Amino acid sequence: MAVFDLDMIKKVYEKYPERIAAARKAVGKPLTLSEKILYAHLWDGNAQEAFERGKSYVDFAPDRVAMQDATAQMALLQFMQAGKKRVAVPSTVHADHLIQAKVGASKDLQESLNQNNEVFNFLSSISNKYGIGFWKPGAGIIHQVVLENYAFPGGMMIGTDSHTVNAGGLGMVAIGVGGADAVDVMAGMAWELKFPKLIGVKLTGKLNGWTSAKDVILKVADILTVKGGTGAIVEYFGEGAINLSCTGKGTICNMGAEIGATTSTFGYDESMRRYLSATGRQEVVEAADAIAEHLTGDAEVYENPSLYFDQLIEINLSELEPHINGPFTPDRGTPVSKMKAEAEANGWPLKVEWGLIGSCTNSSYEDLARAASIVQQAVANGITPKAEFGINPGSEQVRYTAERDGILSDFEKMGTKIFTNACGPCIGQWDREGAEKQEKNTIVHSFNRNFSKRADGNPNTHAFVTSPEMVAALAISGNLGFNPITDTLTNDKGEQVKLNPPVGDELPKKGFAVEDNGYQAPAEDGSNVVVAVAPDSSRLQLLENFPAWDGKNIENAKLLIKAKGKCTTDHISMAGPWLRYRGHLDNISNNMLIGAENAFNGKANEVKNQLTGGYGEVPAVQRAYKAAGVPSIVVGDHNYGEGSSREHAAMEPRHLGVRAVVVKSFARIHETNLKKQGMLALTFSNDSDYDKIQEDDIFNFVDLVDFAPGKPLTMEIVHSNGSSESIQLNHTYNNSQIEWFKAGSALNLIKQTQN
Ligand code: MIC
Ligand code: SF4
Repeated sequence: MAVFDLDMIKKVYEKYPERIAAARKAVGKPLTLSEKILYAHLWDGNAQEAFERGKSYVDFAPDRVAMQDATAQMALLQFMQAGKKRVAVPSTVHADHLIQAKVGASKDLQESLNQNNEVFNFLSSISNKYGIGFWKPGAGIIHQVVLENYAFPGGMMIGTDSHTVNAGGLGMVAIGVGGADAVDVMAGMAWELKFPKLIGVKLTGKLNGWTSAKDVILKVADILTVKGGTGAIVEYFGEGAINLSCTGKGTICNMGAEIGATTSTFGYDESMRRYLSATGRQEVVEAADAIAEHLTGDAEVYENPSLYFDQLIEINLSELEPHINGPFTPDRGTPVSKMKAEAEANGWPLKVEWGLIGSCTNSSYEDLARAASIVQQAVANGITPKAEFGINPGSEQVRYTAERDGILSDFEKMGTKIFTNACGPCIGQWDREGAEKQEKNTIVHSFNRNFSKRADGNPNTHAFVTSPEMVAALAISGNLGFNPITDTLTNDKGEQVKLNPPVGDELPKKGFAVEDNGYQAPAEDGSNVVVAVAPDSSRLQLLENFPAWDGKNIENAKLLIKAKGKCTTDHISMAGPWLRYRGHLDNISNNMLIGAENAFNGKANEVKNQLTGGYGEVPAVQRAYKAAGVPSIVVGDHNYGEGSSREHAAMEPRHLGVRAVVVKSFARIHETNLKKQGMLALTFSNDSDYDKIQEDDIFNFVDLVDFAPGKPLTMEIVHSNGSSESIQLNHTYNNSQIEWFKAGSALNLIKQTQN
């Protein structure tokens, strides 16, 4: 098969030497890899000035766009309105999130085709029309497919999924965004990003024994926490980085989303050459080799990193211990040797019920091969696994090759369910038997996220994130406290067996193979392709414009909810069963904030209706405010909107009439999504002002008419006893973002300029 978009890649590389020379001049000191890629992709061409990290808003020209089915629907519904004939940069859609895991691939896939036919047809025809490559259901998970086919060293891409960052494993700057951002780039416009700060991670030594690439990011997550990477690119370097496989690098970059990082990346090296060549892209290797010096950070930077990065972390891979992170948050790291004590102290169930391997994070050939080597030992030694096993291969290419090489049959001997090449349980698309009983239980998986209810909808499932090989060992032992480095297992003869550390080929010895990779190329000329959306559909709904700002201050707003503690996009717009409404804004709005904890009663989905004094479900109460023409606000804690890129979390409150979201701090993608949809995204200038907000307060935004960059807004809080106080709210809107607010949304503005 020909390499996708080779001409585009060559063009990017042609510009590199000149762009880097200009960047060097502007910055005036040696450059990190991240800076090289960013400066090589400036919308305005060669750099004229050095940008201020964490401050300057900069326009970029990404090379490509990727979208997955659950977010592509909304992205493309918006793109349809932008009035373009064809996408301006190479773009792809991947059908992966909507496929449920239940009994195994063949039945599950057919079931999903039956259920989601309308949406898949919509995505396939709209892709066909606008020149977008479509990867059909079963082709694989977006990020694995992108790594195998599209990612290239030194490239820049955006994708409507927070784990787009996975492509950093092939030396890209790949960034997760909301659909409205994707629309900008597909419509041929500049894409704006605040110039990121840079965190350097120096890796020394070499992984050995039971440690894997996953442990590097589990450790980093433990150090930086879920918000430690906010607004920053994490750049990995050092001899330890070179010792990692390319897909291992992908794993590390992938989970950078869990620390809030804008993205993560690695310099071009031998592992990338091997991977590109094994995946049929020798021509990319040749093109990259010609400018190899520009595809990694300058030697001075890596020799003296503290002079060039805003923050520096060092990890010695030789000393790293396997980690298990969780439950309920991916940054709670516990080294495997301490897990037993930690679980006992916290009352986490020690019995492991399920081991799940896969997701975009860990579903490469190497991951499956290493996990299989553990399973083989169990089979050979007569050890019966105590937990159930499920696998989601990352792509049809990985699955086909793993099957050919006998890797999957090792798992099948142990009764493993091989689910579709898709997200499956990772996104709550898991029909887990008995989950509705809500029993307290433990599962271990190689995914990246383990927020409450995420995999099976059961709030009492304690999900732990670890490497695929550790998942295999823990599931076989059935015991969360099992440490394969020191402990033994009892086989069917009553003997004690110690597992050997995992081994597995980084790349298949016989090369990758696949019969049908599931790709559908778009029509050369799509102008006659009709994209049908049935007016009575419950799954798809054409978008209507959000109203423009009326130019007035907001007065007499009510509090919809004051959310307490962790409020991720899963809390704001839950996935799982709700994924079916991702293309229907009004229907999906019925899940708005139903997972958030109401600070006043500690309950989810029960808030006071200020019009009646009674309590109701969040979406219903908000619909009542909307019907009565009463404005409302949402109040939240730190890192509000952490997690997914789904813009539904911003569009739902906008659609239902919430005017402002006021929090202690935002996660990057969510903040941008709110701005793009014409919402006010504001932060308390004093965190403690959060405590001033009472359930039946009334809010007045007294100086919104003077909304300007860098100028805080004032919110007057009128308490029910008649007293009032004013607090300052900060914001990060620049001039053009204020225009989005005024127009009602960024899309409204695009439409205005079309006419
Ligand atoms: C996720 O991992 O949470 C998802 C599902 O892939 C999301 C995208 C979505 O909500 O559709 C993400 O990470 O952006
Ligand atoms: Fe899919 Fe999970 Fe990866 Fe999100 S994190 S893209 S749901 S596999």
